[in-house]
Amino acid sequence: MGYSSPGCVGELVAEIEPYTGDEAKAGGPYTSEVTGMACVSTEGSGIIFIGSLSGLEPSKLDIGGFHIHSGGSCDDNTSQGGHYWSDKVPACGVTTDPWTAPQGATYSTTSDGDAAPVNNNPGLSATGGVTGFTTSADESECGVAGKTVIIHREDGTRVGCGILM
Ligand SMILES: [Cu+2]
Repeated sequence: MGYSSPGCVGELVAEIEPYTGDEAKAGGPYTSEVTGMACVSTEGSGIIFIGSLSGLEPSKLDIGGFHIHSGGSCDDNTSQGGHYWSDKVPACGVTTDPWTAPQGATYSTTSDGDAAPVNNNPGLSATGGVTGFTTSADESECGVAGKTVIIHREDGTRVGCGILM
């Protein structure tokens, strides 16, 4: 295992592709040209989550979001799942949803619509001393391999998806 490219180095990588199936928000469905990569590496008791993205809304500051979700397929909103943490997987021991703006699960874009988010927030580790996220494919270890990575527009619409492998 192992992967590296400029701006995105990790034990797991998800190739992000446009997702246009989210009609949940007013004004949708949106045209999406979101592409790029998301990478995960082990860091202490938890993970570091890094992206290298393009095709986003230009010139945005700290919008949400850049998340790992609980599903294993990009087909539709249901199979993509919701935020992945102890809410669904008690083994994580991650007791606060880390995929929120206050927890740093946001990104900022250049005037060209590029972004390079880095999330190494302590919220990606266990706060109760259990395990925190790991790079395994085993949910009993709170593993993120095989899980979806979702890119949201500023209004929350899902516009990019990939699977960590
Ligand atoms: Cu999300």
